[in-house]
Amino acid sequence: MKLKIGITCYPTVGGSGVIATELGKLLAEKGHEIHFISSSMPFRLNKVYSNIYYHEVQVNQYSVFQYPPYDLALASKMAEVAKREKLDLLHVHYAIPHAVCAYLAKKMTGDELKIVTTLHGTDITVLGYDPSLNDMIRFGIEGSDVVTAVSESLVQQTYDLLQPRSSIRTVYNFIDERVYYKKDTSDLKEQYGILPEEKVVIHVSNFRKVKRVEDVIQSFYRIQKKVASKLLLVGDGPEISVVCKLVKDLGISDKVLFLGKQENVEDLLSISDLKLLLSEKESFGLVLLEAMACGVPSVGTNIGGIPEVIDHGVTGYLSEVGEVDHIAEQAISILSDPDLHKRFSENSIQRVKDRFSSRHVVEQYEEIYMNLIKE
Ligand code: GMT
Repeated sequence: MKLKIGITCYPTVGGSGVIATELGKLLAEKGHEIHFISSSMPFRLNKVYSNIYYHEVQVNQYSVFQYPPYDLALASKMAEVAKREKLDLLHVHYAIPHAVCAYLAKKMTGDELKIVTTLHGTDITVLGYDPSLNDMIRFGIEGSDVVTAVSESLVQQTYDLLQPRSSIRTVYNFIDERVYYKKDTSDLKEQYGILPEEKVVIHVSNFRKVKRVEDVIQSFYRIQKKVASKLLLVGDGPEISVVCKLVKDLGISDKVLFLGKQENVEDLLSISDLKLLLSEKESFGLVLLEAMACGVPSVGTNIGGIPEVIDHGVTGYLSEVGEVDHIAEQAISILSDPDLHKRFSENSIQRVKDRFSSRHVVEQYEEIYMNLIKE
């Protein structure tokens, strides 16, 4: 049975936008009709698909409104598209505001429209701690027909924090295996001026405070004293200037490459030997999965969903938040032992295949949709 599915996400760079867009693309490849409804074109939607449509939410700025009413514009666009295109369901990513907007659209279209909401983390781990938003997030969750979260840890945290009456099911994130695999990009290493014998450590994030990029720098400072290496910093965000200053103060400017936002991260991962993700909050850590698929072992913090992605002692290591000496020790042990590195690298690729394959995850979402439609 082919379904007509509306998808709403934050379309800008970010794991949730990536997952929503890749899911839409894979569902379209399986013959479903996909309607993206968002404020701008999701950034990964970079080619024409015959059964993918994009509906832009326009927010008019009338002088009576102090703030442009984006949420209401989104809800009415969802209702308009659902009615006109006879959508079976809306799959929204983030409870706030998307699940609440979807609920409004459902009510506007006669209550038939089904809502699937996927929680990605920031809505719970950040907004969930704001008492003024708690009831609204719970309302969005309870107003959805099915709620999923991207890790067991996020499911538990949502129950603990908000006590919703709905049950929440874990559906892990995935990567497109056709994009993320180890490529031969050794010339890239040369182009960046990295010597063949130098190891490459990589960090990819949006440089928000929760990512603790300063810990990445402090860890790398210790690593480069023992192992000839370079650090690639990929991404941009509010903490970038603090990080730049720390790199300068530690005297390692010649060893740290600030690459800013990059489109083809898989090419950079293919020249990398180790991935660091040292966040204090992370419901999943999609960037870890991308690294693992390219055969890059990781050291990550023992918080949120990270322990569900990194298999400690098998694909990399876990360390407590802020323990930069221990993190550096673990990194050095991986970088200086070729056998251990090879084993972690092969295990990482295997773990992605076993637990996070796109085929398996897309089938789980399809099963959720089908069961809902049958109700
Ligand atoms: O981490 C961010 O700042 C971005 C945020 C997003 O909306 O993409 O990431 C969240 O969703 C990703 C996809 O499910 C997860 O991989 C990230 O762990 C999660 N971030 C947090 O929980 C802080």
